[in-house]
Amino acid sequence: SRIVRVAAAQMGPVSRNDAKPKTVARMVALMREAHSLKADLVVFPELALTAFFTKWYIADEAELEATYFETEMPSEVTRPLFETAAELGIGFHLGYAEIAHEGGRKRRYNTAIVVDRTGRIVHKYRKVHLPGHEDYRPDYPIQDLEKMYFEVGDKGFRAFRHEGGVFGVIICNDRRWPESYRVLGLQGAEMILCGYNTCVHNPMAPEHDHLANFHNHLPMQAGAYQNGTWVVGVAKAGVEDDWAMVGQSAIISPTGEIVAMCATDGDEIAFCRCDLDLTRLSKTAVFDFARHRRPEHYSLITST
Ligand code: ING
Repeated sequence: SRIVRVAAAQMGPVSRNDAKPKTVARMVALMREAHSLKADLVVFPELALTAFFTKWYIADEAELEATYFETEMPSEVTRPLFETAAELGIGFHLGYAEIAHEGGRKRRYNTAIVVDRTGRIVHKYRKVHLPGHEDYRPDYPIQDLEKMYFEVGDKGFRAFRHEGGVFGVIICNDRRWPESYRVLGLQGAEMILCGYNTCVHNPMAPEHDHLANFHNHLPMQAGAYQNGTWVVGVAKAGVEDDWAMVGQSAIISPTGEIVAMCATDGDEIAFCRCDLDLTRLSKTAVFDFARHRRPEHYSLITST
């Protein structure tokens, strides 16, 4: 068995008025609690360092970038996370808003990194599926301006080796799209990490608001089951600057079962000792891609 002891480190609200050092201190406390559980890996949410700012229209680009984005990683304010990780010998996943200067221009991404037990960044992913709308909609009570604030990620879905297994990272809205899991599943992913910030109220489909929790777990359980992989979904949860966000952070087994879940909408760890070898049966029986998949009939998926 290849056991990875995973701590899903859900975070409660981060207000627009919370200074980053205060939020990082909460995360360090969660990392220390995870260490007391002998965790090998701590998974923090999407955009963990700040409020889920895409719900507001922020016209001043300079203010937007200075307040919510990181121009380097580790940065001064996030260094305590890397230092604590190295001190405790624990790895972590962190979601944050990234400014990068690449290809001769400035770019903004909704990014997640995986850092190993020595404090080294071993993987970077940039969110592919950006939900919401690219224009400010004053008639909406809250916005979802990810398409205005971020570019589509340029790294695709690349599996990587970590903790003796094959890992993948997706972010939030990615979890609703089967392709996110399948592209990683085709690379043999055994554990997929996913942070999320999900407002219960979706102005584009308010009729579905009452299904927010159901539509949170449903795709992650399906993605886990259909690709024989663990899925770790971690929320920034609770009522953040007046707007409720889905919690129920969960660790989902390769059979699609929720084997650990947070009971509150605050800072809370859901913990499970995950045996990566449990993925074998799914990948060699029902979901033996080589034996059962028929890509010659799927071309519409990539051609349209
Ligand atoms: N947020 C939401 C998500 O996909 C959303 C957007 C909310 C989509 C409600 C559908 C319904 O979980 C992010 N950050 O992607």
